[in-house]
Amino acid sequence: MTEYLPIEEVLDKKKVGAEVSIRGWVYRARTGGGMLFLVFRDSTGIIQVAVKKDRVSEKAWKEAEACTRIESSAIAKGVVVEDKRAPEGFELQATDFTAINAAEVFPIAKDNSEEWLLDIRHLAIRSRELTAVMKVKATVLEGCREFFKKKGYWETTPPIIVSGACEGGSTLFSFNYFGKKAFLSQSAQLYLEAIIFSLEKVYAITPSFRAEKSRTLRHLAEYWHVEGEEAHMNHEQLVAFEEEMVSFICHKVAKERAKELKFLGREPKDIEAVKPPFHRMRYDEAIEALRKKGMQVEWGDDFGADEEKVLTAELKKPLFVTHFPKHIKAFYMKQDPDDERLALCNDLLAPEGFGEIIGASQREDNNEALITRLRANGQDTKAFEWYLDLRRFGSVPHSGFGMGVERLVRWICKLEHIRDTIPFPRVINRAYP
Ligand code: NSS
Repeated sequence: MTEYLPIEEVLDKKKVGAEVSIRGWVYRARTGGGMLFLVFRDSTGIIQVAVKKDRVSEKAWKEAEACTRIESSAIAKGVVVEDKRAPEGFELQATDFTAINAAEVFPIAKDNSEEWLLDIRHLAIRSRELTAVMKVKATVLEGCREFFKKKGYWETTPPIIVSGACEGGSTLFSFNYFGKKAFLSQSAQLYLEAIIFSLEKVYAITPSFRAEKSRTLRHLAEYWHVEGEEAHMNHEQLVAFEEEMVSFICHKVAKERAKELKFLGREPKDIEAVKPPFHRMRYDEAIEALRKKGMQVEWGDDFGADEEKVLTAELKKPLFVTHFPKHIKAFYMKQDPDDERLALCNDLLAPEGFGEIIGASQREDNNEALITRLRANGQDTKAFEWYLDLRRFGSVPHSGFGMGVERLVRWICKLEHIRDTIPFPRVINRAYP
């Protein structure tokens, strides 16, 4: 049986002179003077395959000629030579060539509009950029799981179909569930809070849904949410956990995905430099800092992308903003015992202007306070009866957080738009392909 080498392994001085077989897709093609230059792409890299008419069989030449349309799939066998002119410095001089599928005219060329590229996203995800980002994302997810394991957390599987709004009604997707109204989960948090009473330290990696009614660079209607919840954890311990987790993930990615980061224009050492302690500021101080920079903000305003950009533009490490006014935050956040206007919460903002990647808090464990807050938000307390039970049977102080995987990947990969952190982005008015 033929052994096919990943292209990445062929791009190696030690392989020079060896005859190897590769399989992949034609990434670029050029013809001239009895020669075909077909750049092959596989999941690991690209290499130029040079097919010379008088060096291969007639059948092999015909098959190679049939594959000069990009995205044709094929198998090439050949001898590895070093060639400075070839895209990665090596070339495969073909001794045999087999077409797998001679492609039709590929609909992606230079200068395609963004909308068109989204319409044919199923083909656009083959790009080297998106391939690199998807690899970084896989490593981020692996890093999350490793970190939780190290901390003694159990992975669990909360529901996606839910009956109440964790994060308020304005971004809730509802649907008909056997004749009753149900929602797509905005966050697993409330269920994780229930599960800590069996497992104590839990996490989940699930899709979360937000009916975001505008187009922005950092909102998706469907995103991946990494959420952790721990019994007996207070706000200070929570901050330390987040800091350590984000640093752990950054170091892993810098080490294991350096090639992809560089390809995307991110220096791995920028990410390597992310270590505790992160910057820290209370909401009050953030308001002052923003005013000093000329922003018009009042105490009680929530921060959006613009404010977060100003706060983090010059930073190299993430910034915690803590102790927000409780009335602009979700109902479940614990009131600060030192100042009843505030919540024991934090947003973690990525540096360089990227902004929020985590929302976190100690949880309110007093049922009266919870009910008052739910009512103040105009939320239906009936849908939360089960949640209120958690405070009736052995309630303990506890804390947790939610991290947007795509937000994190956007920052790590230094991407303009969040949609490039997910293979099939769901944004306003788009659920195709
Ligand atoms: O609304 S959050 O700030 N907080 C929660 O959902 C908590 N219930 C999580 C928890 O404590 N278990 O969302 C958390 C994070 C936020 O910091 C972003 O990084 C991300 O989820 N997020 C999003 N990412 C992409 N697109 C959208 N629309 C989005 N909304 C939030």
